Amino acid sequence: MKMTLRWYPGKDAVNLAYIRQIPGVTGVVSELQKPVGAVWPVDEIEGLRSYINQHGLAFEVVESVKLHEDIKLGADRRDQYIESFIETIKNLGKSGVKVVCYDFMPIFDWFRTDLTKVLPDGSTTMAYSMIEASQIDPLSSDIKMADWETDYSREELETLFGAYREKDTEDMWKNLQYFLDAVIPYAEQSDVKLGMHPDDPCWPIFGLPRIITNEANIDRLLSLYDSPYNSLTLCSGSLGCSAAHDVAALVGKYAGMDRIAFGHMRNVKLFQDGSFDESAHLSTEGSLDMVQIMKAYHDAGFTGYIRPDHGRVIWGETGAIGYGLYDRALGAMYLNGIWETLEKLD
Ligand code: CS2
Ligand code: MN
Repeated sequence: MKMTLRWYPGKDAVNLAYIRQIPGVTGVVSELQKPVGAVWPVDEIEGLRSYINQHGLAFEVVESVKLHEDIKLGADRRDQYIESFIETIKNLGKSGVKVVCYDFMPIFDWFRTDLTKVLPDGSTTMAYSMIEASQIDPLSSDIKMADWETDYSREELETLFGAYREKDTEDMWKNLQYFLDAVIPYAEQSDVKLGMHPDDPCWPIFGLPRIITNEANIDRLLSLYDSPYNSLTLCSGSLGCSAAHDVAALVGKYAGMDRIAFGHMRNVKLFQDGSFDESAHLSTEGSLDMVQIMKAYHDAGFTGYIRPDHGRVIWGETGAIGYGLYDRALGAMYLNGIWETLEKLD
């Protein structure tokens, strides 16, 4: 297992020298800031890699290379965007990147109804309320997202919603199959594993067709192209926000099949009505048993990458919500502690 932390070049208030000081964190997960659909040039990837390496950290995981909506929609220009994606994968492979996280969520990446919910200890966190979510109309309200690469104008949103209204989940599966058939052979040649991130939360929002939502659908994704390069970014918080999921069992199953390239570790606290808070990583703070999940990776002999997913805002830190230094550093130490214990008791 290789412990990493996500780091945004340029705009990140967290600097690499600090990340280097978290014991056991050996690399960062990063990205070039490019418009969706643009090719990432090899010299810019190299520049980023050497900057990260100069700080004593590895750069072997990219998060995310976003897919253009035309790919997910199966629209006319998808071939052009698939070509760009393939070029980017080839370029990342040339620069030593081993895993690329991506997702197939229509229009929106992860979605919360509250970015600054105050917890009893005074920290703030992101939360999802079922009631509030059901009252939001994304076309008439200003929904504020942290961390979003894609900021659509109201007009663009309307066009996209219109296009997705014509599509159902089977269309999405067809478009995903088309994408994987085109891309995985190049991922194999370039030795870059594609790690699909589950939809977050793992249920449909705003009537959009979401497909990476449960075990049966993950099985289907993996069977669309049988290769370790068609792999998962298994996000404990995204799948764990449904009480129906036994995340440790899912990790055991997919790591055992060698289909997890990258693990996101986040704890969530679930409520009766399906709402949830993103909690601190410690098992007792949320609903997930983080030891059982780490044990499932360990038992499978997992050699891939893990990062603590979102953190709370603590100790007066300012900066990107979910991606501050302090709580994620606590998370990394905690997860490394679990791993060390598992290693020694083995
Ligand atoms: C998010 C993102 O929950 C998360 O992991 O912060 O990492 C996002 O969902 C991914 O970038 C998906 O491509
Ligand atoms: Mn995640």
